[in-house]
Amino acid sequence: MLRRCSMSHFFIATVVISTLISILGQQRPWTTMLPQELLGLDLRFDKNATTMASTDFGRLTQVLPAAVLYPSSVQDITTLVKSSFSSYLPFSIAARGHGHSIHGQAMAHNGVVIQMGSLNHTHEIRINVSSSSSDFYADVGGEQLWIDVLRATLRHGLAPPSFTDYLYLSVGGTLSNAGVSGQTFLHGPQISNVYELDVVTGKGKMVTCSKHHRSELFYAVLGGLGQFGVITRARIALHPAPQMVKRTRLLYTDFSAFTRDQEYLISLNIGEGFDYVEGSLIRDETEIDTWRSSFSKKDKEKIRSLLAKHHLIYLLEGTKYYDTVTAPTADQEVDLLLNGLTFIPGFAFKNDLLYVGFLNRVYDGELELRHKGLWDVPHPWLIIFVPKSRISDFNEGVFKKILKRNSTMGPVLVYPMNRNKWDERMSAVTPDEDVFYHVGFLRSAMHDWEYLEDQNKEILSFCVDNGIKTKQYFPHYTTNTEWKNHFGPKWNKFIERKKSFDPKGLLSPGQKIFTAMPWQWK
Ligand code: ZME
Repeated sequence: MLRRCSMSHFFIATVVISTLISILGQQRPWTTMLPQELLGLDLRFDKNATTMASTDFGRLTQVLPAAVLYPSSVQDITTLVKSSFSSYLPFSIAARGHGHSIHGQAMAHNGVVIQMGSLNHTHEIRINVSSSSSDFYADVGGEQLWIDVLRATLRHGLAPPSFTDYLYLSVGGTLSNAGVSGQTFLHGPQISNVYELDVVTGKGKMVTCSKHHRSELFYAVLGGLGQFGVITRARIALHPAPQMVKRTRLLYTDFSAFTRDQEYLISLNIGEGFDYVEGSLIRDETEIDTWRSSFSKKDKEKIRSLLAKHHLIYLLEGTKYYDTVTAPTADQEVDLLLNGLTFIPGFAFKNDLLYVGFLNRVYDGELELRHKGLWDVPHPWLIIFVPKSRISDFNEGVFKKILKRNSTMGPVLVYPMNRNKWDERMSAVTPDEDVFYHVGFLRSAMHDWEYLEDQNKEILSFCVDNGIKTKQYFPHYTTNTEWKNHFGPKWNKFIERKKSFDPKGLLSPGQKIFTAMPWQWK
């Protein structure tokens, strides 16, 4: 049987011995307990470091690692992984970007958490913009945050085509999931916009991979939940960036009109419709106020009176990109588009925003919530993909019934995506339908969060009981059967890839995918 806790053994032995030795007045005695190859690394065992790495944005789980690695080079990471891989007492390892997992996915119980942002504290420039004969791209460190990638590429008039709603997430982190937002219908998730990766595999080797070279590793890692390697560099596709966006928000009380319009909008090709399409629920007065930054006082009154009559409003948000050259026609194009839609007459709200301001919109929300002390709180989020054929049943059962029973803080996002923008060879999982909806319950809990997690379970049970075949985004499961069901036809391949790239099962134990895999113990 493999044992993966030696770091904690080191740690315990270390504490005992260090107490003894510090009585004798010597310094840093634990280093004598470490394998030779780890002596040169910035590996910290103190409470400050381990406590930091024991929580995440979700604040629902707490798992202490034995140590945290602050790498100053990619080589530090290969050294660490190689050391565990070749040890007779291997320890688990998890890469941590900005710490925005929900259920401890970047934690490593008694193992080592790699604080990826530490790679950025060197003099090396870790965002480099280049062009080939046909494409523009950026080579960026896995630890880089998308906000910094955006700022750096904009200096060249370029930007990635596909984002997440929130930009203070690491490149390695979102590429290990998929990276979705309102651009996904048009450009695919972020994993569909990557040319090449550098990955430190579970054997401690740095491998460069792409669609044409070591492609099995490339496809495994994209959406691979950190199971096959640590992403240390990604070559990201870039497009010419617009300067401005025209944002349109349309209100509906009829769910089928709302989804019909969304589905029409995501069927249009580039340039024909919006460049971004999302949607959300407005369930009570407080939600009108959270959108305060953009609805005028008069508009808010209007929406309030609509809400008094209907109790549940659907908001479709579309943006069209433009710049000084296209500015004169952008308005007409949007109006033409709106002519073909069926929102409530008089309930279309338009405004212009800077492109960066629009992309970075959730950051404004963050500042506001931090100010109110509502940021560092539990986030029992549930994000699922719901097949288009059942979204109406989902509305009836979940939005109109389950959600109504008690207040659920935070936005509920609802918008469709096209599966043909996803690549089946990648590890990321979607429902088995050409169009599926992203439904996100982005909850913030004040005190108790258990009832919100219970409500999440109730939503998932409702889907199972009614044969609605959803897939979780940020999947969170604890049993082997659930993971097998999640990956479905991709499960066997996922296991094969695990055997090839992380045969000792060292990486990202917080996902709890390979916690009790029979093959691993042989
Ligand atoms: C914790 C929080 C998330 C507060 C606002 N948000 C968000 N608001 C709107 N869209 C989002 C979002 N988080 C992801 N997408």
